[in-house]
Amino acid sequence: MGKEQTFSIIKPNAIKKNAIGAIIKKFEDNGLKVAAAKLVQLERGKCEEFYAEHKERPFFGELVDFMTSGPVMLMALSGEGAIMKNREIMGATNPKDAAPGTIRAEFGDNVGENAVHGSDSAASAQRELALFFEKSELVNI
Ligand code: IDP
Ligand code: MG
Repeated sequence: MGKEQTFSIIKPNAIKKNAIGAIIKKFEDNGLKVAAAKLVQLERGKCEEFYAEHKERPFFGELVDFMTSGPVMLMALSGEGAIMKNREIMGATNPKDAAPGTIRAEFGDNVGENAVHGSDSAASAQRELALFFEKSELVNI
């Protein structure tokens, strides 16, 4: 599989719970390393561009409202098979369906406010990392 980088967001509901440290600990305990990080307030237009694949979904407006409701932590995560490993550590989209011990099971509030985002494929990881980070901001770790 080899070393990969993936894109992660700690969403506003998790930031409000003071759970940045607890969430990063889950990644680190499972063998992923933080390769870039910044805490930002997303602009609406940029958030819409990020979630463009969901533009036609009924929850799109609500999703963008939520993701721009407070600061988010943008990260690159690095490690062996990082893209799928991150999805496993996160758990299912709906926290109700997320396996015990996953981030969404512990810090998600509902299907929308589910604590974290993670890229779902190599192509998504590449697109999403490029949207938020300069190449020079990603350390080789
Ligand atoms: P994922 O984050 O697990 O990849 P996606 O289906 O790609 O899930 O959905 C993107 C995001 O949109 C979810 O993480 C969640 O915040 C939100 N979302 C997904 N389905 C719903 C829904 O039915 N109602 C409200 N928000 C939703
Ligand atoms: Mg997705």
